[in-house]
Amino acid sequence: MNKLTQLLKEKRLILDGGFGTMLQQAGLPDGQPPEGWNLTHPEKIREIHAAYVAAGCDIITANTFGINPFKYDNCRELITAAVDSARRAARGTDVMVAFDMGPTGRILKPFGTLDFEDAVSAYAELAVIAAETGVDLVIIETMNDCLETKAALLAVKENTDLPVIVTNVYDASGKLMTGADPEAMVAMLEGMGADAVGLNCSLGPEAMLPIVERLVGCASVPVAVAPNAGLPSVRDGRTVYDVDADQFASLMAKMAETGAALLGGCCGTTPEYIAKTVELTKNIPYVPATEKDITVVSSYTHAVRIGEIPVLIGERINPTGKPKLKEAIRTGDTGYILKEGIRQAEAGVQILDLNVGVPGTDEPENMLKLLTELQAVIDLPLQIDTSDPKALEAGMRAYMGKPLVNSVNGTKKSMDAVFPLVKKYGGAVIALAIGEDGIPETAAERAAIIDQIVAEAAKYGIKKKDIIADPLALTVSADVNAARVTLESIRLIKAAGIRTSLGVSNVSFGLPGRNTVNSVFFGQALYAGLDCAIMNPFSTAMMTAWYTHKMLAGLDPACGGYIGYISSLPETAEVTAKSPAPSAASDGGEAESGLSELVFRGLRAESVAEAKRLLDGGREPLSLINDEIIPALNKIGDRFEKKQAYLPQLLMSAEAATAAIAEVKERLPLRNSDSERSVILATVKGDVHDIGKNIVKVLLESYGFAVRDLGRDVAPEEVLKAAKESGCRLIGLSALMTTTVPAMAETIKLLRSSGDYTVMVGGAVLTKGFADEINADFYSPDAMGAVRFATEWYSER
Ligand code: B1M
Repeated sequence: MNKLTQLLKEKRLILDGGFGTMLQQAGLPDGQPPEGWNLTHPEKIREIHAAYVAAGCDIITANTFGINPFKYDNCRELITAAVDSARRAARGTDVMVAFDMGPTGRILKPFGTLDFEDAVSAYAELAVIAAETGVDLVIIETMNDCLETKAALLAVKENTDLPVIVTNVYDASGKLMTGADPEAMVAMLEGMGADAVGLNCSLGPEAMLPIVERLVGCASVPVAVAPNAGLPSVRDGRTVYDVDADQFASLMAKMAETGAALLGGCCGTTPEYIAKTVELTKNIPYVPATEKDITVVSSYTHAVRIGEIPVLIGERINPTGKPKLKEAIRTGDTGYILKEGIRQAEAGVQILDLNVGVPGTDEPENMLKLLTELQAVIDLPLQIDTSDPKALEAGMRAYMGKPLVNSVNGTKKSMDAVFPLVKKYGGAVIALAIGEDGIPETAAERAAIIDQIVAEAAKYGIKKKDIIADPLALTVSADVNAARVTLESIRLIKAAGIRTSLGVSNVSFGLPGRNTVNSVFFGQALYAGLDCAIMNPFSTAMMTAWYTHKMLAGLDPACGGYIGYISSLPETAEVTAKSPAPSAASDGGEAESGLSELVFRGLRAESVAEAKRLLDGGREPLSLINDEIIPALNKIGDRFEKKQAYLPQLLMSAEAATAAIAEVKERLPLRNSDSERSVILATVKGDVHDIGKNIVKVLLESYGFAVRDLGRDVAPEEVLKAAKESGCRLIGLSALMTTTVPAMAETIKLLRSSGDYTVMVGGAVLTKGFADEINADFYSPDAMGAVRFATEWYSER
């Protein structure tokens, strides 16, 4: 056991507080990177650390937060100096020195441009240097993306033996910027071996309390919390915070009472805040973190518990017996596969099985590709289903959460291959009751194999709660006792405190009326204690069995789920094999998806194909933009606002929309560009929304205007410079956020004071009144209005 974990068994530990705040007080000029002071002002750095040591910290963090190879060529020099200053401050005390690892500042694929492995390499470089400098631990902090957090933790784990604390940045609704909730982060981080998990920065201490409570409720490792000193505001040109040291300390005392094991501060906090926290918390009894017997898997947004309400695992992305899917995997038709995932999610499964094993294809490569794409459009946890260890590792590595692994069995070969990966990447694993001699006949023998698997897993440090036993459903037409033995096995395994899973439909091979057999067996298995099932969610009979079981088992308050489901069925369909969902017209059939739906779902290739199809069929190009694409963006925008969708989904929809608009552009009649009629377009400073501005551009061009597009996030000075250079006097500005309208006003002001320019403006956030207020010449709620205005403007000249 490492020193950090050992100490946390005995007592609460105190982390240090804000560093930037202290550096500013020490004279760091605005805009200068704090890391540079490691080399130029090592004594000042040491003094800040010393002040935290004197305040009563158990752990101080070296000034390395902003150092990474994307920003600095001299990481080693900067880190070595930073750790040296911290070490000197801690000399003669028991205070531990942590390497502070922050976000790279880049967004990872598929939402941004940074490759996951490049992120891992960058963090690995830092981890290696950190270990060489002799730090006691690593704190990965201020992370707002679950995948980047994973890259950092993986890099530390792969390259060092250092203990690691990981803290994320949650917003007031309790989510990371990319959508993960605390339970999802705990699942992933604990699985990968973080020694403590928690949150820092972003919110003040009061707003963090409910999140701390949630973390303490689900984490088996200690919870760390380091809030800002409240919310920032600017007073006399300086950033100030609204929670003083006394208020901070009393809120930190509440954190301690709630069960937080590591207390520190972030932006705006100083040694005074920490000293008062030490004073107010020292007499609060300490209860070390306790093991939570919760089986959980997670996606990049949420965790799914296994062992409470029975969980459905959609079986449809598995090529066995599905020639169309086989073909799709072979030809790389990801669209077909993504749609199959979306349909299952809509049909109500909580986890999706992903099996891409088709002979003659590169399974690891396909696994990586499809898993990455599925994660970008569906927020359900995935079950990585493969017998190829390379494909398993490819999938687990890139997975944004704690996956379910399908499967390991009781043979040495299987356990030797699967357990090291489950241990390294964190996961729950389905354990098949197969031993060296195959599948035993009796329930007792199957349960015994599961016991052996659990025991072997323990040698790797994999907990019993992360083993989900599958006692195997064999074909009842070949052995009349098959179903009975499976049900008995479930009971025995459950009695040993192990969770269970089953691939249900095997039971009915070779029989007529398979759906009925499957659904009755499913009901029996649920009654015997089954915790999750790999099944076909498009089967009404199976779904009916599930809803009915939940109701009869008292797991469906006021029978709401059951009644809702049954009422959604067509009257005649109650227990047929047909699906009730309009998007899943038949068992295995394909969904009809309109362009709007495809853009909303973020399915880029499908959106382009659908746009092509509609345009080929004679659809009017502009109506595709106005009636399909824009409503889709509005819909995802609404969901984003209501916290029902997250940034990654917004990005995927935006990409799909942009690609579809490019297709529309191809079909618009092009008039020759007239350099006498030119327009400058820009999305204003601070705003990256450019889809609307690009539509304006497409239309202006199709009406023969020569457009100079300055892009997005364009500073007022750049707009003026382009206008001066080109002599163009008609400027179009776009802004989509309330926060960027001031930049639009600023741009207009600059143009006005510099010459005779006409400015037209647009963007969802604007109104005519707003446009008048900021002194624009013309406002248009849509792109066509911009064309009309430009036409009139030039005709008057
Ligand atoms: Co963001 N976003 N977004 N976003 N995004 C909005 C705008 C938001 C309203 C969503 C919401 O919360 N409901 C919200 C702003 C809230 C506010 O300020 N009131 C928001 C936010 C908060 C954010 C982030 C801060 C999220 C975050 O990081 N936490 C972040 C901001 C980053 C930044 O800019 N600094 C962010 C990021 C993004 C993506 C990158 C993921 C993506 C943009 C991708 C891109 O543009 N390349 C995105 C998207 C897609 C949206 C929504 C969903 C859609 C915007 C859009 O393209 N609409 C949007 C919600 C919504 O609008 N319903 C939202 C379709 C487009 C055709 O409409 O641009 O209005 P629009 O253009 C129309 C007309 O307005 C007019 O013609 C066009 C066609 O008819 N028009 C002009 C536009 N410009 C004109 C100029 C003219 C004349 C007419 O003359 C020159």
